[in-house]
Amino acid sequence: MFSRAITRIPPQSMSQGLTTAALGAPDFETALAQHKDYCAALTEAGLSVQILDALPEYPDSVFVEDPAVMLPGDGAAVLALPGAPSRTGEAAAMRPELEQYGDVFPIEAPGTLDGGDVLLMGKTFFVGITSRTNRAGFEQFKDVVDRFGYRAVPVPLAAGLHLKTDINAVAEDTVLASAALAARPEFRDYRVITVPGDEAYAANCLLVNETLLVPEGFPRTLKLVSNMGAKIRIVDTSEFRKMDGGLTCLSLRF
Ligand code: CIR
Repeated sequence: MFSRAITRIPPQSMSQGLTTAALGAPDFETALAQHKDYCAALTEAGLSVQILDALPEYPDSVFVEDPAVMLPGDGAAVLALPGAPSRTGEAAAMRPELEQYGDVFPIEAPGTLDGGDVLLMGKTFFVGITSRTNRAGFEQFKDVVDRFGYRAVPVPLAAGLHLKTDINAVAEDTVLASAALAARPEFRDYRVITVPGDEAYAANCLLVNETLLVPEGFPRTLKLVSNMGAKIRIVDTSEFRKMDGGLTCLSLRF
């Protein structure tokens, strides 16, 4: 169970962030409104939400999931080392916020790790090895979480931005995955729902206690996850999608 979340207001510079999407530039006012609704959805799901000030010098800083990984219940955090050079400094900016809640364990170079590559299911952290997260980062992460009684499982990926771009929890025993990840042996102990190919973005749903946040505009995925037992809350993330971001990226939950 999560009780808190950290988010950060998007900066006006967000359109200068990293993206592979060919969806045009985000509209800043719409992004602000969507961010507000996202924070409201987390509050409705029962979380106390801390909203940090915008960091204009870091265009991708609204995606707070990437510079840290929280260990729910312990208050402890792994301070990530984002693999994209333009985002590395986001970790130092996040550190004082994390220190309010518990011990902070930093990933150190040559290791890199993006929180978007880290999926927690029960007491197991699945960690995507991607262009953002390397083996050294994974090994350091594993050493920390071992001490807190978690298992860490590497998931090497040949394509895609982050692990959670393609796979997320929709129930304790169920993941929603893109076709590319649905058959991966790492997830054989879980029930897997495959997201329709033309709705791949919707694999980034976010389960917050008894509520499942689902991105707006993906009716077939919505139908697939509607009977999972969770209350469904639809959130429009169209402006963040233009910058390769989605529901999980916009908060740290713990
Ligand atoms: C980036 O490329 O780093 C950002 N534009 C998007 C990050 C999305 N974060 C996430 O999936 N956890």
